[in-house]
Amino acid sequence: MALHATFSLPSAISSPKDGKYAAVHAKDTSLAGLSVRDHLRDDLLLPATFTKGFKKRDVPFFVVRAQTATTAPIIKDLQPEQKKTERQFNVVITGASSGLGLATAKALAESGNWHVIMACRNFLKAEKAAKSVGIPKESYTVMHLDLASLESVRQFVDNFRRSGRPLDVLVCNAAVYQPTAKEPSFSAEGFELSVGTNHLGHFLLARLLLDALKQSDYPLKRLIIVGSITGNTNTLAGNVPPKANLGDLRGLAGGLNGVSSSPMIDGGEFDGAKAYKDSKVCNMLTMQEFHRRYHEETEITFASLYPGCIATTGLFREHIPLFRLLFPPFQKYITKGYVSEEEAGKRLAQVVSDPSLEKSGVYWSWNKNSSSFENQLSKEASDAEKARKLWEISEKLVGLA
Ligand code: NDP
Ligand code: PMR
Repeated sequence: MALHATFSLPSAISSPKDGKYAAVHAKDTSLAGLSVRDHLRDDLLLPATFTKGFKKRDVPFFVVRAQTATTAPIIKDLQPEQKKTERQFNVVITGASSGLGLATAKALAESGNWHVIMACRNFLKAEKAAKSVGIPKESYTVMHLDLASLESVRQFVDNFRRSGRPLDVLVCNAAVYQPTAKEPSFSAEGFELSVGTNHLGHFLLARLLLDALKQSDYPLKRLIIVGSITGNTNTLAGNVPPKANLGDLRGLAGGLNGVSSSPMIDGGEFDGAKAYKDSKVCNMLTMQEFHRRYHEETEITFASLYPGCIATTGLFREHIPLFRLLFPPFQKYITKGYVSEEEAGKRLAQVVSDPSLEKSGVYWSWNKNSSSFENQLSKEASDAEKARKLWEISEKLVGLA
């Protein structure tokens, strides 16, 4: 009960905010969104060593070895011989400057097979983060992306196209969580910030990069959108109030602007924790709608996942200090849902690169032995009609329809 009270009650004492959640365009310290290093290295990486002619069923020798689809254990250490690559594959990871995104970037870069494009709103933070975890210089490029600005998303896509890199995998990972906010804040285009960033920014990014993914001849090309257990009301965690609920999407259809419409997707009163959970439902619905619309035609694998409860990440930076103190031991010793950033990074890296996780339209989770399995989404998070409606409203909001 005590824990419940601590975790459920918002507090007037909010933690210092080290993230920039206001809808401000972060200054681009790069050259046209690309680091100077990137320009210097282009000739070393691509496209000279690019290998043409992969076929769908070819599993390249340098990709991590095949495992049984539903019980694949986590790749612990990649063998040195697997580091020999014909070419490095390119993965764009949004929000790779901390937490899950950074740990995934590290796991993939360490394999030697991947060049990671760290798509981040804070260029210097991302550079420092990459260095601090020891990602080799030649294995990453930082590119500026602020998902809270659709203009920035479009700019990122242009910059990426101009870099000439093929796109093999896109990981939509970045997110904001504002559990203690009393009032909504808004993205550059005036959408409530959590849904604006976590869903609408990624929706536009994924739609605009789909052509680049289609063009890749990597046989295991993928589009991954990170989901979560807390958006799934078929779980205990998903039943902790406030529960995710998109309702009939009337707030979203109204533009989520808090003026002529509610800032919440279901049209209700603002609640930061609910807005985050709703955005995760959108992420999981979007992945499935991509699958229905594009998997057959493009052979791209669309996937989502719950990586485990990574209770130590920056996601909780806006929560009250007591929450941040108690949440990790609560998850470690009571729910046993805790997973370290390193382990979670290996899980997401597995969804990126493991040939056995090729099935499209799947929401992956891991059991106690860290073996992956196809998990069931809640009724709402697997509602095909809602996914279609979400898609159609979202494309209007981001200017695609
Ligand atoms: P972190 O806060 O550590 O990482 C979030 C990342 O998103 C940061 O790099 C942050 O950038 C970036 N970001 C935030 N806003 C923007 C923006 N406007 N534009 C670009 N990047 C942005 O949290 P986690 O690593 O925990 O979260 C990663 C993903 O994992 C999220 O999708 C989350 O929903 C999911 N998840 C997390 C769980 C957990 O227990 N932690 C559980 C289940 C899912 P910056 O460094 O500049 O702040
Ligand atoms: Mg939860 C079965 C257990 C379980 C799991 C796996 C999670 C994951 N949580 C569980 C249970 C509970 N949580 C219970 C019983 C409570 C009441 C005490 C509880 C509370 C709680 C709070 C207040 N949990 C939280 C919060 C948050 O603020 C986190 C959140 O909802 O962020 C959106 C959170 C989380 N619990 C999780 C996970 C993974 C989160 C974090 C983030 C996320 O889903 O992305």
